[in-house]
Amino acid sequence: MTNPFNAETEPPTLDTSKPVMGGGWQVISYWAEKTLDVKGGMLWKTLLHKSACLSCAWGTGGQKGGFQNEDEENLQRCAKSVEAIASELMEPIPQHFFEQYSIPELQKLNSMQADSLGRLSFPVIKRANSDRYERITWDEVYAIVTKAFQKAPERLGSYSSGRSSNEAAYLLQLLMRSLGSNNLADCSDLCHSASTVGLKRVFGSGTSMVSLADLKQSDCIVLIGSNAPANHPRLMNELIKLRDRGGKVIVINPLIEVGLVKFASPAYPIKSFLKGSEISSHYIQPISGSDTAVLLGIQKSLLENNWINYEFLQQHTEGWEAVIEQLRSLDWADILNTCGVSREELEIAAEMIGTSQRVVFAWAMGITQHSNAVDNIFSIANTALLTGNAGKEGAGTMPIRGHSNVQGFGSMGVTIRLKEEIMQALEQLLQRSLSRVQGYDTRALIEASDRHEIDTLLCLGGNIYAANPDLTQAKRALGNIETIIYISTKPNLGHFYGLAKENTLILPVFARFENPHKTTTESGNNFVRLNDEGTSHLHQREGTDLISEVEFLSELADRLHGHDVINWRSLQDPKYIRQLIAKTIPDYAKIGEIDDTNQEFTIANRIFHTPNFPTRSGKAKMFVTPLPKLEIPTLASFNLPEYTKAIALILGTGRSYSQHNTVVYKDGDYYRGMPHRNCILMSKADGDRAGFQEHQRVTVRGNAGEMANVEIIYGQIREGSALMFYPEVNAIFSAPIDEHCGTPAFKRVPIAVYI
Ligand SMILES: Nc1nc2c(c(=O)[nH]1)N[C@H]1C(S)=C(S)[C@@H](COP(=O)(O)OP(=O)(O)OC[C@H]3O[C@@H](n4cnc5c(=O)[nH]c(N)nc54)[C@H](O)[C@@H]3O)O[C@H]1N2
Ligand SMILES: Nc1nc2c(c(=O)[nH]1)N[C@H]1C(S)=C(S)[C@@H](COP(=O)(O)OP(=O)(O)OC[C@H]3O[C@@H](n4cnc5c(=O)[nH]c(N)nc54)[C@H](O)[C@@H]3O)O[C@H]1N2
Ligand code: SF4
Ligand SMILES: [Mo]
Repeated sequence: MTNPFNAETEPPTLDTSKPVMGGGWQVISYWAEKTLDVKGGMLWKTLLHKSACLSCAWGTGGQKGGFQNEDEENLQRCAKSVEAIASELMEPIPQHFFEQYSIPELQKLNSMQADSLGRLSFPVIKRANSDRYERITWDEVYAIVTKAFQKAPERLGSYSSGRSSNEAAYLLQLLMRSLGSNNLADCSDLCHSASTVGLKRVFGSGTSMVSLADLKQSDCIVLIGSNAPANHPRLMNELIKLRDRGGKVIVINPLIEVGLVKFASPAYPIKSFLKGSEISSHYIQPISGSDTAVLLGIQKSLLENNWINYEFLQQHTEGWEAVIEQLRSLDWADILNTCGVSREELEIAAEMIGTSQRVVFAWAMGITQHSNAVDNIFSIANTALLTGNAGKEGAGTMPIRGHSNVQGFGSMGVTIRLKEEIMQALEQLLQRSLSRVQGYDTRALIEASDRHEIDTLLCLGGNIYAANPDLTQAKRALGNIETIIYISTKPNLGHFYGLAKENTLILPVFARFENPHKTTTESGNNFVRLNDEGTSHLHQREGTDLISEVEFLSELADRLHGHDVINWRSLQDPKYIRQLIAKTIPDYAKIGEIDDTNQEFTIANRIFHTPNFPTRSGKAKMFVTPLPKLEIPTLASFNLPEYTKAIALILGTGRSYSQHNTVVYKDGDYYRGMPHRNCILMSKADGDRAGFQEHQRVTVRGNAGEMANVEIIYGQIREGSALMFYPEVNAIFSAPIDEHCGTPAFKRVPIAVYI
């Protein structure tokens, strides 16, 4: 084996006909275009507003000013933030629009067109006997919704996406549980629930144990299944700084993302921006879905080279003996065959980890959206524990969370796996016992709806239709529900396809920076942000009639419950919700004082600087992770019509550079050289094998449908793997879930590509 530190592995070579680094002028020109145009003034005002960024969970912004992170470092807003704000600053959709266009006409719009219609600014309803949405009054809204909630509790459901505040999230779950329903589906079910479930079992705590300050002390970061340059751009600054202080970045990803090789950060105008900064020290490109095998290989090499910290294992972990035993007995050939990576590459990674002092393991959807997702989390945790990289400063496990406040939703109890401690605190608050019936997560909710077992669905943000696999099923399932209430800021495809049997309502609400009251949010780094009250450009505009999420939910609760042990209507002022949160949510006590102190804070007992973990024994639990058994798709299983050329591949579905989840902002993905959304990225080797040419148009078939006229783009993706963009691609496949966490295998979809 060559010594990786004498000859650091060459960064992967890039195809110079495509962009050779992430960030750069594309980012700045987008900033300039948006901030200097006629709406630029409004955009700047919003960027400077004291509230957390709307976009990802890195959590920039907040009380210290719109441009600061929690360490008070400046220039921390990225182009994604601008993208998200610009979208909310659009003009309102006029009333005559809904009168003019029928549902079939609205269904002709794609995601980008739907979003660009403008802001929703008055409540509308689509009734069973009508083919279009029409405006209604709030009084009628409350009458319909109140009636819709008078159903058996197990037939009520909610779905939420982490865009709203902690206060709205807390109210949502309190309302649902007080009605007797635990059906609190959430976008995290499709996202990081494997991380929450896995980390809780290992460490007794389901969130990141690494603070931003810790990240700044680490000397090695292992970044697995994350496209941070696009989805968490400010994390790139930390990687640049880590490389500058001599640290290592190990990337594990079947696709070479240019921004993970080299990134030009506008935060460092001179140093990084012009030339770009090197990011990855070592780039491992495994077979999609084989991450547990990669990690087992790294662990085996750690064992063989004596980089295991036995003292740490003995003192601070349980179950380590079985893990070591598994590593001893595993055959190298099986590991290498499963992941398709050479032993030398795994040994290089092991040496980097084994000889570093403070290693952070960070991951995103490439790890969690698999049918063995929780095993993936266990194997990441095992790698950290074997080397003593948990429970000390500058080291540990760090899920990179998705939506800006998705983690806050979990903390507030919007989950089907509520901690018993919170359940009891809520019972005390409501002075009665609450249902312990297992609730539906997102996939289970769709399945239950498909079985006609849901009558009423309240969606606090998000796009439950387009975020799910198998859009035919999603549409059918939602169509079985009597009443669906979408609380939204912008129109999306869900509003046009996810139609209820009787009444579908879209209720317009203020965005985070527009709320007439303060709210809070929680970043992926466990930092609670205070968002100032604000104003909306839509406020008091002729014909507009928006409210806040908190106002709607507390008014609904008041109408449903009247004045019981809780004065629901008083919760219109979120100050009182914060008091309830402080009383019932563990380690959130400081939120009770935030209105007086304005002090943002790190949530207690989440960041571990000593290896005492909140498990029963105080030790971390290690679980043996089996090598994944990856089925390789064959053309025979697709029942293809006549074709001339074809190949079966594994598809990873995910985000383009210019979209936020199901909302597309711009066509194409410059960084991956994909000119529009109807593209499939595959390796040239696979293209050659099938007899395709780059730019040729093909049909892509999954197990639930197919997409025609898809353009082939060659990229540096692992042979056998391909990439396409959601939500469009969700039309063509249904996906198995990981039974432990309910997350669909969005990153390992068998497809046939043919002409
Ligand atoms: N601009 C922007 N920011 C966002 C979002 C957005 O849509 N747009 N969405 C937010 C949300 S909700 C989330 S959850 C996050 C998502 O952030 P990410 O997880 O970064 O996004 P994805 O596009 O799902 O894909 C992640 C990466 O996984 C890799 N991958 C695919 N399969 C595998 C595999 O089997 N193994 C490994 N190791 N890697 C694999 C892909 O090549 C890709 O680079 O971003 C958040 N931030
Ligand atoms: N194939 C495939 N499917 C996936 C994924 C994948 O990688 N591949 N990723 C999954 C993941 S990680 C996630 S998180 C889900 C995302 O799924 P969702 O969270 O359900 O979807 P979004 O597209 O983020 O929701 C966008 C809508 O939220 C509303 N919204 C925005 N801001 C606010 C606000 O402040 N308040 C309210 N009330 N509404 C607001 C707007 O109406 C907007 O149209 O998709 C999942 N689906
Ligand atoms: S990194 Fe995330 S939170 Fe920070 S400015 Fe960019 S999108 Fe917003
Ligand atoms: Mo997500």
